Amino acid sequence: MATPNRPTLIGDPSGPSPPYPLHMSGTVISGFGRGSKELGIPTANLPVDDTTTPWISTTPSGVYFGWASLNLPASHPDYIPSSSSDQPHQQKTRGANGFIVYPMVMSIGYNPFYKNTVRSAEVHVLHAFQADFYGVEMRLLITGFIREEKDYSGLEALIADINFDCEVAKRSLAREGWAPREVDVEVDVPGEGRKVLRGRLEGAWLIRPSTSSEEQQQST
Ligand code: ADP
Ligand code: RBF
Ligand code: MG
Repeated sequence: MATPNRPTLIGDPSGPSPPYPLHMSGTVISGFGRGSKELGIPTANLPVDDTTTPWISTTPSGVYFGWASLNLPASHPDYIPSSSSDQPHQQKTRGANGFIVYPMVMSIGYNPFYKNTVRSAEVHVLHAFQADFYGVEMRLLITGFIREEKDYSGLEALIADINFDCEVAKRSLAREGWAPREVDVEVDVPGEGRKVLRGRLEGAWLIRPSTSSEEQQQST
């Protein structure tokens, strides 16, 4: 696999710079059904809604990276039950208010390779899930921009570029200035293996309790 000729790490070790981090949330909806999953790159699609996400209409199309939190139902195989002995100040692992925080890469735009006419937001979560999570509430803390969207001569080149994006994201996020301070996160860093981190980035948004309208959305 040819390695794309671009940086393997984004941004300063101290953390994201303005306008990042950006916030977004929504319920995971069905996407284009192109079988991204079969390619090994499933993407959770979120509605693009500029009333709830004002920055989205002016943000450049491209590939972004950051953190995704999911409020999985107890019936999901990746659900982590919260332990009754957990103290708010020592929320060690995941599961705060039901939310688990994962590293992610995402694409916002028109997917030039597929020539979409509608702008989409799709998130590839850097975790091997044992089941789908359509209809679940997802929150994003977008920490930076990786590259512009491109057209490709073939699917293989697109996949190679996306896999490289995943490595850039994991390496960039596995630094204290880039990881949330409210919860431990797990990142599988290329060449270094699985790391559990507690960072310095303000990420309370990812694990705050859901409002009743958010909960309603999730159950409909
Ligand atoms: P669609 O076209 O409906 O978006 P995909 O093939 O892109 O279909 O698959 C996306 C779905 O796969 C997500 O909505 C989610 O339920 C599930 N999924 C499983 N693992 C992941 C993952 N690591 N990242 C994103 N979605 C995942
Ligand atoms: N689609 C494109 O047409 N061009 C891109 O440069 C591109 N980059 C992507 C980067 C990431 C990290 C992700 C998750 C998706 C990207 N896509 C891009 C969207 C891709 O075409 C879509 O997810 C397909 O359905 C994958 O098979
Ligand atoms: Mg998708």
